[in-house]
Amino acid sequence: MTTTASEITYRLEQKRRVQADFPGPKSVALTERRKAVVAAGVASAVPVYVADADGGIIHDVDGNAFIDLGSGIAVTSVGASDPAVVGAVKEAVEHFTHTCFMVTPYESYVALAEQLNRLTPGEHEKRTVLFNSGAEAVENAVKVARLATGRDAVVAFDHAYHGRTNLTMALTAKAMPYKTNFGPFAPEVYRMPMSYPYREENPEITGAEAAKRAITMIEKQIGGDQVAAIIIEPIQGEGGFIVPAEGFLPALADWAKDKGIVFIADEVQSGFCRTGEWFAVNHEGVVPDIITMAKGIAGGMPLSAITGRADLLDAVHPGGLGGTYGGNPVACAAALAAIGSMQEYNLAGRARHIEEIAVARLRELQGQLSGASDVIGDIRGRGAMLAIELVQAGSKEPNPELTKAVAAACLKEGVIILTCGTYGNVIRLLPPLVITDELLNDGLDVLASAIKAHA
Ligand code: PLZ
Repeated sequence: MTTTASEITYRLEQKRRVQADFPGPKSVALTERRKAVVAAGVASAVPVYVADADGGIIHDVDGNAFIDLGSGIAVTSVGASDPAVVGAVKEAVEHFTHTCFMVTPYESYVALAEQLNRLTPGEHEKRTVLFNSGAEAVENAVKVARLATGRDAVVAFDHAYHGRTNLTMALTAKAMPYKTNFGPFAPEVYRMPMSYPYREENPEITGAEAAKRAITMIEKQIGGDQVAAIIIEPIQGEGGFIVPAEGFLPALADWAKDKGIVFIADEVQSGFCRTGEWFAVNHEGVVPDIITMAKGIAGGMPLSAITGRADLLDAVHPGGLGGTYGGNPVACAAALAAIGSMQEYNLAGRARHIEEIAVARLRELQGQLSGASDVIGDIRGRGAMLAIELVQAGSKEPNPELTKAVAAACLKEGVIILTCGTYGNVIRLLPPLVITDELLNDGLDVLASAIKAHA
């Protein structure tokens, strides 16, 4: 069943509108002010400043209206000002902004833990801890796994992204811009080959065989009984929206179980209806020991979580987990409301609907490009987490220049498109799940024209 976006009401007109002088004078002035005070290390993909956002539209300070195909990197799945989230935040903030759950606890934290224990895969007894960012959730999942197993080694994969803190940088596979000159990095992190169907040397390799390849390396290089945790994004995000071959995740998870290794699914980007299921692991029936969540969880408020097997989480001594702001009451209220909207509007179904529309359009485009303009190497993803990998025509050579040019051309036309990928050659589509079909199609028209013009 698919909810039509017409059941959702919007505050802002869902229509693209860009003026010729782009970026406008107010954004240009803000960029100047910013240069004098904000560290150069923080870069923004888009040179305009936001005034308002709702549904699939972002307004800038100069009166331009952009189609949002990025959701602030997969965060605003329910929109950037979902009435339920806004109402819940207002209600919560009028009572208390903070007390610290470790000092004087409150109900919304407990209610959210109940929800997450219910929504995450598996019928087993679970426990939840709340934090602020995706990286913090990953750090804590690894802490728990090490304590519970008494082992040190952590296995991560090629093309992985897990954050910008010291341990999560170590887990992340890409040097520039995330790691270069920021070391030394946390020890006892081992990197294994990922299943990346488009770029396998042997295109026939199955998911189970790719898992075996990684498992053999783990056994040779580390020893299964030394490994505390295997952490993996079920669909890799920053690395290029890489969907492993079918069977890869189940084979890894089964082997981990056999060896007493904690299997951590990092669903920070892929979780909360984004891929057409509550979690990406659901597509293959994989039940992780611990799952990390953030981004889409709270409708834009900063909140993250780990949910996992009760025996693992409860192995930690009282006081061993926490943080001043973890599970902030305003963020918890937002998360409960965002989850409510996902259920009310069947946003998992909407994500599948978005996939149907977008994949058909992208395949059509791929069919129209031939010879020297045949630049779409791969179309992949699930739900509203979709990507195209751009290559040099006639080869699989990554084409990051074209990728940049296409994203820039879309922006000029009023469509915000993010790129990603180890080779910087992947266009990713992450629209808010509440985007209207009209807006989505308009955005895809612009994308298709940009690719045709630049290919
Ligand atoms: N795990 C799978 O995708 C965040 C980061 C963008 P934080 N991805 C977007 C950037 O350049 O910083 C992410 C993720 C996965 C962990 C994280 C980290 O989440 O909330 O950014 O810490």
